Amino acid sequence: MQIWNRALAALALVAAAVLASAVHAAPAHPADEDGYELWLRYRPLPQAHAPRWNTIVFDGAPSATVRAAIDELRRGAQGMTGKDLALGTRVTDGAVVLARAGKLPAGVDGAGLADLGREGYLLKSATVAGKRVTVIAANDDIGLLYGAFGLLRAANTGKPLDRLDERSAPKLQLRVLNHWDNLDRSVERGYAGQSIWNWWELPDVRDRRYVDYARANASLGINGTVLNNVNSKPEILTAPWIAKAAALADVLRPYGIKVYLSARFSTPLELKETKTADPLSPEVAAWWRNKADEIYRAIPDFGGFLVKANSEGQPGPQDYHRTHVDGANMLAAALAPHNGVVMWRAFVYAAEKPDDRAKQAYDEFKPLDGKFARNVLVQVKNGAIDFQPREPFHPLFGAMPATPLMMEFQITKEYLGFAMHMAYLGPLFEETLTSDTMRQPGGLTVAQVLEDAAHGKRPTGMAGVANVGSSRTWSGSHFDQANWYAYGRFAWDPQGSARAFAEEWATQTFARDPKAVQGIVDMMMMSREAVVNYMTPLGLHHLMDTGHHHGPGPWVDNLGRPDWNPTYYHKADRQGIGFDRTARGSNALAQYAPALAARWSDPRTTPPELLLWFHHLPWDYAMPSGRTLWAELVGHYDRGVAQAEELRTRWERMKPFVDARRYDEVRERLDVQVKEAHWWRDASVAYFQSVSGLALPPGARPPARSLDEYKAIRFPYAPGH
Ligand code: GCW
Repeated sequence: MQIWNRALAALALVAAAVLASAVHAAPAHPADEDGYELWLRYRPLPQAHAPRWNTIVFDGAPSATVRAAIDELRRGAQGMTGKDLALGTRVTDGAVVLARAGKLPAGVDGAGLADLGREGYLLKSATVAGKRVTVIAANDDIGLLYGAFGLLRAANTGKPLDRLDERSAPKLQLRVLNHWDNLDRSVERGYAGQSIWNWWELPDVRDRRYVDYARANASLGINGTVLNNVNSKPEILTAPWIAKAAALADVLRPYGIKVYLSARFSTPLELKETKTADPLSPEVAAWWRNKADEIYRAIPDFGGFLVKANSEGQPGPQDYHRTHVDGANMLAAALAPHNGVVMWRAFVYAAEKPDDRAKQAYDEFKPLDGKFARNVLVQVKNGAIDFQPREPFHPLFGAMPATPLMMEFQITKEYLGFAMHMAYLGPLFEETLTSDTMRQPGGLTVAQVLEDAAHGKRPTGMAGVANVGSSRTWSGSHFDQANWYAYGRFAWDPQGSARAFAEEWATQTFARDPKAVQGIVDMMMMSREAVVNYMTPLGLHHLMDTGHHHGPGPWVDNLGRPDWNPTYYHKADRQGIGFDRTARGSNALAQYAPALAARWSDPRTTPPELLLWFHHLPWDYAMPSGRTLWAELVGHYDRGVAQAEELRTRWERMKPFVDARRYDEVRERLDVQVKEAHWWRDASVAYFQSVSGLALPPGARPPARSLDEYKAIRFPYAPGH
């Protein structure tokens, strides 16, 4: 019996192996995948799902953009079916027809195409002259390229290819990456190696990698990139650097990607070409007009300027007692003749103001609603502090109906464990975008606020602070690629789903086996909450150590400005913990719609995950769970650690599905994450215990080391700083 069972088990194993190798016709687990291919990883499909494409048909002389579409289709087909697609003009069975509006093959229904704009596309299975074909239709070449990527994604994720009927168009116009890349190739808050831009070798040497960067972005619909850090230098606007930017623009152009630059407000003054940088000085305005003309001569489709002004020591119009409107509109006037835009950041806070830092952007910008020129967008971070693991949505969303607001997310994980911790940001993006601002009867989500600017025919957009560098994985780790992916997909459709994007990504990037996809996606979906739990649970924020923001520093209270100190944000003392933002405290709550402010002004109707963001509460405050706040806080830290361990256990179950190298590389990082989750938990519990003077809740493990030991840890060479 025993033997028979074993034989059966062996047989089952063999059968499983045969099945597996049939599904993955390629070597099941090539050991040396390094992640460079990203999600554009076209592995052989099982016969039943493989596309039956055999030619690509395009009528006319293909532009560089159409050639990019054709190249990608050929690359994808080669990878997924082993077949090289010939290029033809005759429609045959299995043809992929690329067609612009007005050139649709007879019999193909192009209804609705006109509504899809320049960038939208249709994918359709159709019969043309008795031949079964796949049609990609669009109004412009860039739509054809996006359609080609859409078709490849459909194939790569196992969609039935003989019944295609998909229409897609972006809901936002400007879908932009913000590189915080410096001219010396270091990257502020970059954890993926040096800047991808090899400034020194540009413009003469154009790294082939720029093309792969363009493909990856175009596959998501990202159509703009700000090349340099918002903490900008004057040199970027001098002739040699404009030439470098122009070389990049040439490479990116066929992929529908425009180049933008971060402009330092005091540039003309610092270059000693004007006597002031006052935006109302005619000399200054003329300088910027000439500068814009010069840039557009080199880059005819230049996107425009991104500006960080009067924030964290950056120069700006307020240095001359002028307003953000004065500054933004002066630049906007210089760009307007060329159809360029100004993306003016609302991330401002000033040392002189003792008030709650969370209130400052709203206080400065809300009164300016309706005053910005038509080609200005105000770019607002998702939350009012600074890219924390969790923040409530920024109160400016919904509060400036006469101004296009552009979302700024941070893809690079400055405050969520750099590229070391797994934290899939899809749920964070989704949480912000689906938040109801309650600024309209019936509701008005942040996503709708972003999309609505279109009503006034003003530009709409979303920006993501890039996590791309010259690392072979692009993003510093395999799973951080998913954050780039999800950002791009949400920029295309702010009402999309984090889980659906994770499924697409995991299928294309790791494995198609549904068990693998399910397992990987479940990990991704829990990962950000794990980080929240072991770093900043219950609405706590900004507890990271000084400068580099790596690891815990809740005790830090000695920095140059009060609002740089973690103690400013948690306000823990013998009695309690949390930032009182109700009317009794800073009243930041009053910046939200009255109905929402009312709901959040009572701790009992505030979502527990935002509790200490808005309330200062006694340690023995009774939580809905029946536990005290103190016990609940320690419980969250413990849960975070358990979740980090759970991520590692779940990854171990993925081993059979993933190639050896990427399996190991992810596993290594998860070991770090577990270790650092313990560190975060222990250091935080040790500190808050020292403040509260309370005994640990029953059963809670005492911290591994003393508080002083945690306080003594230093990282003088942490990356990105
Ligand atoms: O998150 C903070 C970062 C700074 C950054 C700043 C900003 C580019 O710590 O490194 O500067 O925000 O968004 O301007």
